[in-house]
Amino acid sequence: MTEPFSVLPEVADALADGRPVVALESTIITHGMPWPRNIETARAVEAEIRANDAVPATIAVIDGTLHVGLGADRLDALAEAEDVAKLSRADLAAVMATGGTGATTVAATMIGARLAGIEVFATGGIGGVHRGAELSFDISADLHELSQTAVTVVAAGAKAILDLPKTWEVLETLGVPVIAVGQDRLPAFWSAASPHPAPLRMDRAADIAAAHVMRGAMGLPGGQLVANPIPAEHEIPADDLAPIIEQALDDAEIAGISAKSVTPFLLARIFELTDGRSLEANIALVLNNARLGAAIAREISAIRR
Ligand code: PSU
Repeated sequence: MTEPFSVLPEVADALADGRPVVALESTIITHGMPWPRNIETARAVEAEIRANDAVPATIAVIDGTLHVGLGADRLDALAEAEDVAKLSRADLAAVMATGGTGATTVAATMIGARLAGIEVFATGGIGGVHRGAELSFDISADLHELSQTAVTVVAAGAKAILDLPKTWEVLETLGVPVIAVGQDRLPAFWSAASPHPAPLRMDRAADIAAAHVMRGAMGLPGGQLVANPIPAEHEIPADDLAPIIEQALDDAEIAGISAKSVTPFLLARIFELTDGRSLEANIALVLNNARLGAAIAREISAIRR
């Protein structure tokens, strides 16, 4: 049997020393962005975390092993691979046990981070309640993962292709703290603003770190969602995007797209319909989340020392 779990030495050393580490997912590389921007972004995000005094740990399953931290060769191979599985809580162990390869979603990345002892994870946007979920029941496993796995996830909110009010409602029901950074309203992925008031607002990484540590000290399971707005200069205003999202959703319905394929299909379609602008915004917001993730990880390390 192959080794089920492998932590890159650089990551293991940092964790052993109590130095800050930030986990990164791999589905954004394989299913969220087209090649070669995906690998360029993956490298840039890792560099951004290093520049902010933390160690990056991109997570993926390769030939049955759950890797926490990918060397350059593995990162390149994953970005170029076609038809990589998209793994969540339900299929992670099964694919590992059968020697498979797959990219980890937010849910599966949280599981990998937790196993390694990483407390902070930065990504683009979490999955959530899909529009029409009252009929399809399509709700991302990311939401339940946030309620049971103690990792603080930094995202630009949930992707605006979703039903955002229902997504925030489910997170509240599940007892997940949703913290907007620097503003009173929740961000909406490509757009900094939305009409939804933020349940919590924090403006300092130190406060977010303290809340994370407090939850742990109280024995509360689950993590926190940090909703970090895209920087204003990179945003696509929600009004510009609304008709494009409607168009992409119509196209998905006509094409009969369902389950795990919905999010990748919509992201790719919105990329086409915005002439690539959505991808530039996505890259900018991931880099911004990497910076904040590093700052939160540094603060958690400082508290734990
Ligand atoms: N963030 C991005 N792009 C992405 C994702 C996040 O900027 O593609 C991925 C994450 O892996 C997240 C997944 O878990 O989209 C949500 O998929 P679904 O809606 O099928 O749960």
